[in-house]
Amino acid sequence: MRLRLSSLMITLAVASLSAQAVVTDQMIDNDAKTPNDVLSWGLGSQGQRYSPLKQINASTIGRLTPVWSFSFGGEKQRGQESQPVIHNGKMFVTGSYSRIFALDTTTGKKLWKYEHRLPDGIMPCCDVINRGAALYDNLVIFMTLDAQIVALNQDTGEVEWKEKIDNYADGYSASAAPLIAGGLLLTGVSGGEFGVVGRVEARNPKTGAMVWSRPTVEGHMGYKYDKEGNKTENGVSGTPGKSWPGDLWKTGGAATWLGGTFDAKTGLAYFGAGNPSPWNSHLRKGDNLFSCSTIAIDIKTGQIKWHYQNTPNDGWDFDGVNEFITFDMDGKRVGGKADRNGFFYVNDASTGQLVNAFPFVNKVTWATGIDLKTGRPNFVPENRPGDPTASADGKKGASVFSAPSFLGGKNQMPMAYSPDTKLFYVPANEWGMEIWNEPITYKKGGAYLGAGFTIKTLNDDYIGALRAIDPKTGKIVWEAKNNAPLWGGVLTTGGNLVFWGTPEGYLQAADAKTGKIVWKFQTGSGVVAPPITWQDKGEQYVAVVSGWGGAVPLWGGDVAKKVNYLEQGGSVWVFKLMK
Ligand SMILES: [Ca+2]
Ligand SMILES: [Ca+2]
Repeated sequence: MRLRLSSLMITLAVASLSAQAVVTDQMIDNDAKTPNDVLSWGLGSQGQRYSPLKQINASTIGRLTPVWSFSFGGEKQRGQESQPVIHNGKMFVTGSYSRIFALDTTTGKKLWKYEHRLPDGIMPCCDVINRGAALYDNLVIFMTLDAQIVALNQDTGEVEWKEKIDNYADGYSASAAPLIAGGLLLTGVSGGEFGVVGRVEARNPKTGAMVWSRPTVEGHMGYKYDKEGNKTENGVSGTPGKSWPGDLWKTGGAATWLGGTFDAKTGLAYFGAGNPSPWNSHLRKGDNLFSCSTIAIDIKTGQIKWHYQNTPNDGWDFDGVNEFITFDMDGKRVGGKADRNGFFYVNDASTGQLVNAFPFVNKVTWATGIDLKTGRPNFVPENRPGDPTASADGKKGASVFSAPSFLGGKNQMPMAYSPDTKLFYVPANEWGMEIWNEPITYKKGGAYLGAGFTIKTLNDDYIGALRAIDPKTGKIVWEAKNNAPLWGGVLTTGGNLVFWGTPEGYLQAADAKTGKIVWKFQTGSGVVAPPITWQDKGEQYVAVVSGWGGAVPLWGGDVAKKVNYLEQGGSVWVFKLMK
């Protein structure tokens, strides 16, 4: 009897252990409300990047101290834009060059690493970065620079399945964190500078098998797949020939390179689409859907429920990829998006109808505003880069000075929303560019821009500004200026704090209501990644990845020169309160 009881207890203990070890759909749905783990990019699929934890707050943060740091090692440094995920005592963190590490959350001890074998000739536009992994069942899933998805066993790091998204030699790559919603693995593609065709794909996260695909360029056919992998047509995206001239839709770009968010209340996944290809807008008269848009997809059907185009007929590389974060405003479910084009948008989350739009940077040259009735921008035609065919030799169109620069009022670094303060915390940048158009023809696997540019500073003392923004009034409640451009993401907490990193190497925290900086720590290299927080055995932890790089040093023109003193790195830092 005694023996039977103890074996029963062992069985129960094993059962509860394995129940804890496996990530379920319900756990992912509840991620934002369960501070003991971080299962998704965005601390919940809505992407609010808000944690209710408040052990670390303005009065205790003086005791916030490093617990451990882990180096990604090797000579493979470059930009580290990754957000770690936390589950079952393990941290899963991706690094540059398609690497992923599993670490013990309390000690930092390495449990395993996986280095994806990258072929020569990969074509990432904007550094060899990765933004993070997704967790499902016993798997940790991430995407690679040669456009593959890899699912590894969380305990061993063994490859459980691997699927190719598309041909890297044609310009496809992948660097976003996958999104899990409704039992589906939802991913996008990178490659908008190479004339790829943007799309969102849904797969079975346990096997990698395709469920549906939805192109984000108008005119392309969507598909759904049965259990045997046979595909059937699932309707064309939009209306063929409506917003693109000639055959340009075939290489139309609109890459979904930052991934998406999901709201269980609407059943919709929100993916942003990047620039239309090529950059030279005179070659493609029309709106060029669904480039530079927020696209809401019904995950059950793989159909576009609504779209809202932030920059019709984009001529400035204002990729509309930025995260659409749903929240409640005036009793309505809406979503906020700080677009690369310098405007902040609030749209109805169910219908896409524009609710509010206002600039969140000081200088915007391409439009005077957004018409709330029509939802369309009021363009300034003379500030569109000119048509090369109108020039004397046909080789270079009129150059214009444009703000924001194509690196954006905001770029890949995700903002945060606090349901406590009802404010968005937006990592913004003030900069401009000289931009001109050139003739271009499509060549598979070649850069497909038809434009030249130089990034310029606008102010001597700062480029970056962390801004607390009221989505209802458009008012900037406070800002914290930063000398270098901000390129990391933001975290906000129930402890009335906002955390963000700087290229100068600091992870810092401010009072969420006033913007007063209450803590900072030098991580040893530039921070271009979003911080996270979680709780373990009653203690609140904060973590951030450090490692300068990304698009700014590669494409930043005068700004790249200004910040060329910054050193590369590759590490993750973890903090908690010293007793
Ligand atoms: Ca959680
Ligand atoms: Ca782009």
